[in-house]
Amino acid sequence: MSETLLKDDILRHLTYTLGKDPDHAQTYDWRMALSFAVRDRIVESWFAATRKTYDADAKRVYYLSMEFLIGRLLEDGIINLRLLDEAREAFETLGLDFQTVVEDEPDAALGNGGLGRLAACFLESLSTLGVPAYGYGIRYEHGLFKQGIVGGRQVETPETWLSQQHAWEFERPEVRLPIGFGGKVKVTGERAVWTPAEAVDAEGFDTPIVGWQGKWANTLRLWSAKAQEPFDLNRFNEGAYAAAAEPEALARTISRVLYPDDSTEAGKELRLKQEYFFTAASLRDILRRYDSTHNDITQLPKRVAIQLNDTHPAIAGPELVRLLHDERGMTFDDAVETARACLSYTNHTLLPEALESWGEGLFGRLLPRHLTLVDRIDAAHAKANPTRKVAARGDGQVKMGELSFIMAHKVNGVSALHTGLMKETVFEELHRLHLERIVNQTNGVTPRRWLLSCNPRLSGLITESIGDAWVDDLEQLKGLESHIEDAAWLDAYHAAKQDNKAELSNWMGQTQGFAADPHMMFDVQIKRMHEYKRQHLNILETIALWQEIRDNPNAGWTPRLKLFAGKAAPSYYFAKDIIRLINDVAEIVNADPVTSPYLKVAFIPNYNVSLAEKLIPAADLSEQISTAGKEASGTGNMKFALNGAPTIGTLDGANVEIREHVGEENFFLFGMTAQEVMDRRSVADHAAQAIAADPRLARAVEAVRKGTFAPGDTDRHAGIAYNIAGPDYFLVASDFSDYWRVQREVDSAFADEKGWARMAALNTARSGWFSSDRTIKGYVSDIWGASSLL
Ligand code: 9GP
Repeated sequence: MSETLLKDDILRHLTYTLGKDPDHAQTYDWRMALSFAVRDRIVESWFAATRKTYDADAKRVYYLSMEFLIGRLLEDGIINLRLLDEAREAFETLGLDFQTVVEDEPDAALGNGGLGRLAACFLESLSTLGVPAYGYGIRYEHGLFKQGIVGGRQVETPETWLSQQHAWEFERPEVRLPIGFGGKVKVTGERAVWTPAEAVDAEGFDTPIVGWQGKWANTLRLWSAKAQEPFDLNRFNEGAYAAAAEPEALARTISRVLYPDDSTEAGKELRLKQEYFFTAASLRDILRRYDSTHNDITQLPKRVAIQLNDTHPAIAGPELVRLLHDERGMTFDDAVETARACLSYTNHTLLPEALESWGEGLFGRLLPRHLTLVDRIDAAHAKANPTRKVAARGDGQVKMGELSFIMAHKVNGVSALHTGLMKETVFEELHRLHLERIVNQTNGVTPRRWLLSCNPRLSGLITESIGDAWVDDLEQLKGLESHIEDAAWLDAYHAAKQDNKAELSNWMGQTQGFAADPHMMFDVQIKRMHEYKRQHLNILETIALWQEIRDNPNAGWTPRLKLFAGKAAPSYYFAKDIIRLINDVAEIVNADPVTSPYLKVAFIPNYNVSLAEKLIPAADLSEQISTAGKEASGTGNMKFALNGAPTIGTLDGANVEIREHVGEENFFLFGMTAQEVMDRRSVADHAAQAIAADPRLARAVEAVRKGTFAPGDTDRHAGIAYNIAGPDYFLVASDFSDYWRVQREVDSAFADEKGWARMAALNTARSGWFSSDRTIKGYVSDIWGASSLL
C-alpha cells in the first residue's frame, strides 16, 4: 500500500494531472484529483493480482454481460481501501465538503436493472474473494437514459456519463480487435472461411475493480467500437463533410447507446450487432491471453471459465466453435466439447419477451457462418440425445435460450423457486435430457456497498456490537441477535433508522420540494417499472386507502409515505401510464387536507444506483409484490432486508428464501403462489370476479376509470382501469384483497415502535446469507472450478 499521504497525492494530482491551482479548483477538479489518488492505490494491488495469476497459471473467470450497473466508484474504492477517515480529514483540512465531492461523480449506468447490478456486485465479490476474473461488456457512450418527470409523465433524455473524463478507466489503444459482419462464407471440405463484408474495431478500456481491504483487484474490460478508417479524406476534400464522417459515425453507433429501442428492424439489427461485437471481441481476447502462456488449445477449459449473463452473449457458443474449428483446426465435435466445457449460462427471467430469439433472415445476413454452425450444433445435439423436439433453430428463428443451454456445461437459475420453474417450464425438455445441467445459485448483494458504505449509521452500530469481520463474512450478523433483547441497543438501532429517514427527508425537501415527516412509515417500491412488478397494485391500494381515510379520518391510521421510483422502457407505454397515474395520485392525495396527516405519495425521478443507496437505508417497508412466478429473484429485496426494512411480498423469486431466513413472523406475506397464479389464469373473468367480491377494490378501480386523478382529462387513466378489470394478466385484481388485508397488519405492527424495531433488527441479523460473496463461492465450486488466490 502507498506510503504517501492521501492529501499530498490529491494535491499532486490536482497540480500535475489536472493542471489546476488549488485556489481555482472546482468540485470536479477535486473529485478527479481524489479519484486519481485512490486509483493509484488500487493499481498497486491490481498489478500484484495479475502477477500472482500468471505465476500460479490459475484458471480465470470471464463474466460476459451486456450490462454492468456499477454506479459510482469513488466511494467504493475509498471504503474498500479503508481510506474513509483519511479522505474525510484531508478534505476537512482543505476546507472542502467531502460528501459534495463524492456525489459529484456521475453514475456509470451501463445497465437497466437487476441483471446489470448483479454483475457489478459479482465483480466486487470476485475481487474480495481473490478469484482471478475479468468482466467483459460494452463501453456505452450513453448509459440508461435520464428520466425527468414533466406534467407527471416520464421524459427521456440521453445520459452523458462520459461528457467528463471517466477517472477510473485506462484506455488500451493496443488492444484493438477487428470484428466483422455479413459477407460470404467459403466452405472447403469440413472447414469454412468467413469473409465479412464490413468490420469495426473493438478497443478495450480497463477499469480495476478492487475488493475489500484492497487485497485483490480484477479488471472490467469494456469494448468501444471504432471505425477502421476513421475519416474519408477524399470525400471531405470534395466538400462532402457529412459523408466523410459517416463511416466513423456508423461504427461508433454500435457502442453508442445501452439497449437501443429494438421495436424496429434497424433497432434489432443494431442490438444483434452489439451482442456479437462484445462477445466476439471478448473471446478473441480470452484466447489471446491463453495463447500467451499455453500452446495446447485442447486444455482451454482448465484455464478458462466463461459465464454468459443471460442470453445476450449466447452467440459465444457458435463463435467459440468457429474459432476452435475453422481457425484452430479442431474437429467440429472436439470444438463443441471444448467450448461447452468452458461455457456456462445464467438465466435471469422466464418472461417470454425477454428470452431472445432472432429471425433467421437477420441472423444469417449478419452472421452467415454462425447460422450454419447453429444447425450443426443442433444436429450433433439431436444425434447424441433422443429428441428432435428442442433445437436452437426452428420456426424461422434462432432461439438464444436453447442455444445457450445446449452449449453450456452448467445452466443456472437465480433463486430456488426460479430454478425449479426453469426445470418445469422453459427448459423442461432440455432438463429431462440433461438432468445434471441445471443448478441453482441464489443471487446476493455486496455488503460493502449495500450496508457498509450506504448505511454508515447502521454499519457503525453493527461494528461496535460485533466487530467488523461481518464485512466479508456476512453471516456474522447473526451475532446481533443476542443484542436485540437489550433495550438500549434496540433504541440505538431504531435511532439509526430514524436519522437515515430524517436525512432522506431533508434531501427530498432540498431536491424534490417535498419533505416528508420522518415519523411516517416510509413504504418504498423502487425498481424498473413493469406490469409484473405491479406498481399498479401498490398505487391501487394507495387509492383505496385514501378513500377509506377520507370516509373515516379518525380511525387511528398509521401515517405512511408511499415512495416510488423507477424507469419505464421508452416504448413500454403501459408502464409509462403507471408512472403518470402515480404522479397524478400524488398530486391529489398530497393536497388533501383531510388525509395528509396519514398519507403522502412521492415519485422520485431518475432512479439509479446512487438513489437506491439513499433510499434503502431510510426505508421502513420493502414492497416486493410481483405476480408469483414472474420475478426470477430480485436483489433489491435483499438490500432492504439487510438494511432493516421488513418485506411485504409474494412468494416469488428470492422472497421465498428471504422469508425462510428472516422468519415468517418477520415477513408480511400475501397473495397467490406461482401454482395458484397459473390456475387462476384459467378462470374466465378472474378480474371481474375479484372486483365483484371486494367493494373496496371496485371503488378504487372506478376512481381510476372515471378520471378522479385527472380532472379535466377524465379518460387519461381509463386504459389502466380497463386492463385491471379486464385481461389483468398479472392478476392485480385477484391479489388485491389479500394485499389490503396484510397492509393493515403492517399498519398495526408499525404502530408498535419497539416491536417493529425488533422485527427490522431481526431482518438485518438474519440476512447474512444474501451476500454476493456466498453466491460467488457457489459459482466457483459448482460451475467454474476456479479458486481463490488469497
Ligand atoms: O428480473 C430479474 C431479477 O428478478 C433478477 O434479480 C435479476 C438478476 O438475476 O435479473 C433480472 N432479469 C433481467 O434483468 C432480465 O432478464
